[in-house]
Amino acid sequence: MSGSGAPTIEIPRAEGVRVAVIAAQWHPKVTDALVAGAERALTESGVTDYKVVRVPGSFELPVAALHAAKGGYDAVVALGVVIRGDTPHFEYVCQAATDGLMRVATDTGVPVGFGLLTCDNDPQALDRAGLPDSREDKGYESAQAALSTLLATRAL
Ligand code: DLZ
Repeated sequence: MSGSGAPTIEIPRAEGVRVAVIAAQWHPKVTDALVAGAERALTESGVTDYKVVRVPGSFELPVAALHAAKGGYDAVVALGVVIRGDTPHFEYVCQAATDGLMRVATDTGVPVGFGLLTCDNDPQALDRAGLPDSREDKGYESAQAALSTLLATRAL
């Protein structure tokens, strides 16, 4: 289920689209579930040409996303989980990843689905991971957002 303000998005039809799914390796239980959710959304939309690539951490998501965006992919889905710790590191990684991914999208025109969870603790992340007990599925949602944005840009 989505958050209270989230719209209900119809499943976009996106046959023939090429998608890169880039996922960080930290917090693997959650990131693996995010990848599974993204793959489910792509499959439901008819996307068969997609590739999943793992990067070390969320800080590395933008450079891989840029590579994909410049390398012929029509859309990118970026997935990661950052959990707040005792140092300001959390803010730096979240800010760098968020700014970097937005810059990739706006500089290249290639839609980037934002599936980066920035959480205070593990339960918050698990609740958004698309696992059986989760209330939200941010992997699914971010893949759907990337495809919907791609179709919107093509309609302009
Ligand atoms: C170093 C670090 C820490 C402390 N926490 C996380 C995290 O919660 N989630 C995540 O995706 N990555 C984390 N990293 C790794 C950084 O993103 C990055 O991979 C390293 O600083 C190496 O550049």
